[in-house]
Amino acid sequence: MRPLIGISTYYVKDREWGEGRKRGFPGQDMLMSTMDYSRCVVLAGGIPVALPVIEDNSLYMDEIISRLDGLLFTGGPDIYPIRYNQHFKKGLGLVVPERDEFELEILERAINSGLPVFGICRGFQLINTLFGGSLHQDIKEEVKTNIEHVGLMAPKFSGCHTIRIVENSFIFKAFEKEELMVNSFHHQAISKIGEGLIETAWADDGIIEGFERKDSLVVGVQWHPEMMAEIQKEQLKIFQLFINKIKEKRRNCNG
Ligand SMILES: [Mn+2]
Repeated sequence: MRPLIGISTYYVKDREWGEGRKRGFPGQDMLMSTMDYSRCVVLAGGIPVALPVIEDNSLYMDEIISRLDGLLFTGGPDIYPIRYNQHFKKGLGLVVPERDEFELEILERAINSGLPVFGICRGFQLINTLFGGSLHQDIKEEVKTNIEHVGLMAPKFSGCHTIRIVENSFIFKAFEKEELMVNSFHHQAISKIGEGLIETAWADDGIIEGFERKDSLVVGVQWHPEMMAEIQKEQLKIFQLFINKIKEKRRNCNG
């Protein structure tokens, strides 16, 4: 059976109606997810399962964890800074505390159950937050660098800067190289790395672009491989390794 991969989603509130939302009716909140994640999960041999943000969820969460084979934490708005013990700083973007609460809770349960987890961009920053790390709320305000990490001036699949990859890390095993061209759509970055997370990739300015936990069942990247994969086929490899690891784990569990 193909592994079921839960995918976190945007929580689009009714109040965003006025900002030009094109679907549904006034008064309706919505969930949303870019198709890139689902396409990559399918191409890599998994089945995507979109997870809406649901308040009051304790039972629901345990049931999700028991039925899914892996979790993909996706990109999205900034994480509520109080979650990593900082006040709001200059340059902070939109925050959706309800989404943070839901995702941090499901993430914690996933980790306690040994469910494999892959974080991309916001998802990467979310994992770092759960493990007690912190963020630069805005790279331009807090980090001296001449690399533009907010690559909005180019198409989604465009390489923007290179990363250096630690040998034998999860990312290294996926791409089998020490240097990789990646896109970059983040205005925040890890400031303090979470406890037990091992840095596995950096941009040339020292910004952390990848990490994993020792068992490599928890991995994260700061760039967006799912946006690149359609054009830069190589980027699918990280999804393939994630799903292959899940299959391998399942074989081991079954004896
Ligand atoms: Mn970057």
